[in-house]
Amino acid sequence: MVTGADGAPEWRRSPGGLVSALEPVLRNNSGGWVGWPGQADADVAPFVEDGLELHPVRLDSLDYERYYEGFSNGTLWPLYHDLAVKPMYHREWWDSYVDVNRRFAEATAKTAAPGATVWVQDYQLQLVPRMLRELRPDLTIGFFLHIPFPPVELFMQLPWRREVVEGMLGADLIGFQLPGGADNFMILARKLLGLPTSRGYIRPLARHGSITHEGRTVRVGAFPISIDSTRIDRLARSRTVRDRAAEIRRQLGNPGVIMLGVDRLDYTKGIDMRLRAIGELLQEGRLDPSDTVMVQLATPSRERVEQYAIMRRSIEEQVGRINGEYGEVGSTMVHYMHRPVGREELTAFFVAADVMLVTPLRDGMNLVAKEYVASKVRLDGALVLSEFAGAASEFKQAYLVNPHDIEGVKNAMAAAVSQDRESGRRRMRALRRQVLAHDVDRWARMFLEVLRSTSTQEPQ
Ligand code: ADQ
Repeated sequence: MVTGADGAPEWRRSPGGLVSALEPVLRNNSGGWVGWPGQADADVAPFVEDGLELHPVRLDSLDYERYYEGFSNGTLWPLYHDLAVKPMYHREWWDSYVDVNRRFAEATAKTAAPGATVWVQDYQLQLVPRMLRELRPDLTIGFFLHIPFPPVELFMQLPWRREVVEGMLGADLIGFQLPGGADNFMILARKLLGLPTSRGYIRPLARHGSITHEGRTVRVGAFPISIDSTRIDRLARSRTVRDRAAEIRRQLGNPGVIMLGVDRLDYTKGIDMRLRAIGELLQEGRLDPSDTVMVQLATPSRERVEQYAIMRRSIEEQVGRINGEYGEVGSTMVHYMHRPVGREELTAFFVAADVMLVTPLRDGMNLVAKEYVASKVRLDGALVLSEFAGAASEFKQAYLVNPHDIEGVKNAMAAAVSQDRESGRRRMRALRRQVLAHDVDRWARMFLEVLRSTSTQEPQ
């Protein structure tokens, strides 16, 4: 929720991957959404927006600080992203996490119809499945984690590790992006709680695992998320987007190569390292500053969390340095926009970009990589993609890189810039086949089908 020009509250779609993925699913299943409206201290009554039933849960400023910025984004986020920065463990943050999770469980218990299916989303709500099951044993409960689930050795740092695992085990089905996360969770259930589990590795969509917990069977699986590929493909073909893409190229001075980065401004996304690689390529004369332009679109994110502020400063410094050294009057090397961009405009950038740089240090999936591919209806362009993004397991034909290996990243960028047309088209055709066949609707259908088939409804 934001305040409009006339001072009245207005609703805006939040820019993260979760919303992009779930909105079409909810619409197609006539579901309701229990969620936080995005503004602290706001009292909002349930309402219907554009056909979607929304049930707001209130967070006050202290919840925002301790539950959202604190435990969710200062503890769990870095812990689950391989300690990209040091996670902080504060008891008052944990207390607030428990408290807010309870509020979500209560709001859902009040809203859900008898015997309904509830799908709990992501790391901010890991305690909800168990709390909700206690309140409403008639519900079928699914849980999906959008971010990576870390190896046991890392997870064991968490002082409240037992509570978190037990919280998730309240679900009938626990879904992860990749088999690796699902396997990590199975090992944890055995090691930490001594629970009986199935053996053998989990395979995406195909082979699930099971854990026996308090007399119930909890299924565990890998369900790689995707995008509304057809919609983006159609948008990319539209005249408005094609015209805008051509205009963007003109506005950038008709360079030979447009490189593009699109991210939430987050330290896991590897924006700084991609800028460093560009800086070095320019310095070594492997990129021509008069013929190359980089555009970095960065949505503001978690701005009051200290690590985010530090990273933002460092990125802006790097952009300034590169532009200072290689820019000319009237031609900037790196165009950096720290603000969200509308869907059409974003697609036009994807259509215009010759090389897309997706270089996270760790990422559950990364929808941007998929959106880029879905936008390349003419089979042009090249995707440089980190091995540590979930998307890499489906996108073998991308220029895969280890983002910790700067020389490797530079070589992949140079190869992507100079790829020959035919091999580029071959790669892009294969990537597109994958993303068009595996869209977000299929992801949701697969998850919900398994959830339905494993439902453990108990008689009341
Ligand atoms: P995120 O970490 O938010 O998602 P991602 O999957 O890339 O990352 O999704 C970002 C979304 O925001 C995309 O739809 C993108 O187009 C949009 N976006 C980014 N920058 C933007 C900008 N400047 N303007 C407008 N829109 C912008 C989390 C996990 C991911 C996982 C998703 C979905 O961290 O790993 O893929 O959830 O499960």
